[in-house]
Amino acid sequence: MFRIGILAVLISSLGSVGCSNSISPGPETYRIEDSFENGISSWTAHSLDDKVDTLPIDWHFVPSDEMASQGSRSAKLYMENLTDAAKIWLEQALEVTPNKTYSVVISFDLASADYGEVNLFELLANVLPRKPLTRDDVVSGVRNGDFPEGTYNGGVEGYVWLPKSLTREITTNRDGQLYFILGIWGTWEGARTYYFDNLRITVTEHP
Ligand SMILES: [Ca+2]
Repeated sequence: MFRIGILAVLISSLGSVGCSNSISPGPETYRIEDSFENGISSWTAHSLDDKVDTLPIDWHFVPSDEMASQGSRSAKLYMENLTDAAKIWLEQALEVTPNKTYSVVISFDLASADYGEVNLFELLANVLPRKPLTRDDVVSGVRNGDFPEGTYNGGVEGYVWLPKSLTREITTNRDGQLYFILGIWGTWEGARTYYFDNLRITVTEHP
């Protein structure tokens, strides 16, 4: 079953064990799939380092039909990065089981027009066991060496859709929540626009 838009399901796959024909639950698995065809209302947009003195910079994360890698719409991020450090991201929480370790795979497509090899921005995509509140929380994946190419599009003028993926092993705390983030960290002053699409997240109980 596939629904356009957001789909978060718990799949308790059943299978035979040995030759006794007994049935036991398979690993606890959750999936989120979002092509942003119906907007981004399943997500909340957040920002940090988004003011010059007290003046907010211009940014928005909105549904867009300007380009898509799947279907006809995507999630568009515009940031006027006058702070040289803005971090803008979409966030969604998923309730799972407390104090349990999961394997998480996050894949998505990023459209970037950053063809130069300098002044690239950083890609924020991660899963955390608590709500990201601090700068360190939000950029922890970048600090960890995720997506070292940042927003580099391979040196092509104009937008290029780039498949991205990240695999993480993560243990929940007693709240039993996972927080997914998807966005950009502007590391050079200037205005830029990016698009995200074809997001797929799989969370599987670690054996
Ligand atoms: Ca789409």
